[in-house]
Amino acid sequence: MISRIDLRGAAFPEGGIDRDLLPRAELDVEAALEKVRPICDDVRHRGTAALIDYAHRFDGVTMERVRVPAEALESALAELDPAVRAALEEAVRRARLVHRDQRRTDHTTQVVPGGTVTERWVPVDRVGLYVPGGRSVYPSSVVMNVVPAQEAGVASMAVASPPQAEFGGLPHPTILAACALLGVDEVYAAGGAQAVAMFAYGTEDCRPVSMVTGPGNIWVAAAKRLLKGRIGIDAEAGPTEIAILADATADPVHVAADLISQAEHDPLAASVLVTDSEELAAAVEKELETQVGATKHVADRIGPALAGRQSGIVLVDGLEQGLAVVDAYAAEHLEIQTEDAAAVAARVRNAGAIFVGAYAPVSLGDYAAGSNHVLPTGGCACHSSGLSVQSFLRGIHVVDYTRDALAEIAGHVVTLAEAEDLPAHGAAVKARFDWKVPPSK
Ligand code: HSO
Ligand code: ZN
Repeated sequence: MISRIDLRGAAFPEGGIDRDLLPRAELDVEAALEKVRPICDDVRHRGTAALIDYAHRFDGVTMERVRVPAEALESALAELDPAVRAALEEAVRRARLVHRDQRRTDHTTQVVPGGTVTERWVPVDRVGLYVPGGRSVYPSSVVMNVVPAQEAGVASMAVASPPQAEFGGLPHPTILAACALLGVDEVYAAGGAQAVAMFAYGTEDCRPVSMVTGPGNIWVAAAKRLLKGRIGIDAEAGPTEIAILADATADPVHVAADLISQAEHDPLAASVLVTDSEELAAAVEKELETQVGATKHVADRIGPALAGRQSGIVLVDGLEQGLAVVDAYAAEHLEIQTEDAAAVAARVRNAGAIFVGAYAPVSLGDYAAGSNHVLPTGGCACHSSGLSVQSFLRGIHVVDYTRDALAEIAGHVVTLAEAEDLPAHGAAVKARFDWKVPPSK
């Protein structure tokens, strides 16, 4: 069911191992760009009318308005299963604790007497948060997007989620309930590339936003890539991934259950075990056979995800090679199930989030650890972070120099300007000193 990649005895070069040796799904966002371009242009020009047409074409929904009425949000919350509500409330409470601690304070550096640079953290004014629908109805993703934006101090936010035919053209009721629970009252029944275009360009109903975050399918990813620049985006979210670095001390029952848990999202989801233990590999293979049979989404998602070329059991010679493999892979989620897991985790350089030891499964982080589950996929963890308060903040440098402080550095500024053949830059300084560069003190 799951393939093996045997890297035992392979050379591990100094600069890291070749990423092509490792299993990974290929997602051709570039090809999708040409398909989403006309859709985005259409929303730009025809606004709400275009969104209504696309809801009909892509979601099979006939609707008259895109903005979700306040009563629909209120009734969704009133009808939410109390157990789900209690679980969501606790997830929100924990996420707030963690994200509140991520707030930044302004910091002033005294560069010279009379010369300061302050880094001032300012939240983005207005953001659009995309919450997928269809196969994936994740109220937890509402929490993971809204909480960091709120804790960052974003003043205005809107949520978009695809219209669902079975709910009268509204987004899924648990999505609406989660929005209402978090106090988000601006929600749109819009999905796919057209929702991202609505946020970027604005429509009669929806004011344009400065930034769009949240996971989505390939069309959402393509629209984000296309409109990036006009809007800020978080990391493009591809199919979910779990990598587990485990040694002979790991429990194969846990390892198999965790590999299956993320395969449950998508036939393209990736489940990768990296281990130096042949015994563990064999036990996990056996366990997978047993456990997969008992799961709900085996035929459409878990089976194909585990069998796909993006998943596999990678055998290595030891912990050092294991660390090299997980660093090269840069997984969205990385579990460490080894002896002295915390010390091993501390050595990892590339991962979206790290889950340490036997009692921190990825599912905990998906819902209620307090951490965020919107994380970089597809190897992007080697350069990007998951969603956080920081994602919604801009650091503005505020430069404040007195006359004396400018005079002190004026000579160097003029010299550098001339070295770059930009004499007008130097002149802007000299003009303040009657066109003479003051002698340096
Ligand atoms: N594992 C997904 C998030 C999620 N899981 C939502 C369950 N619901 C990507 O991090
Ligand atoms: Zn998940």
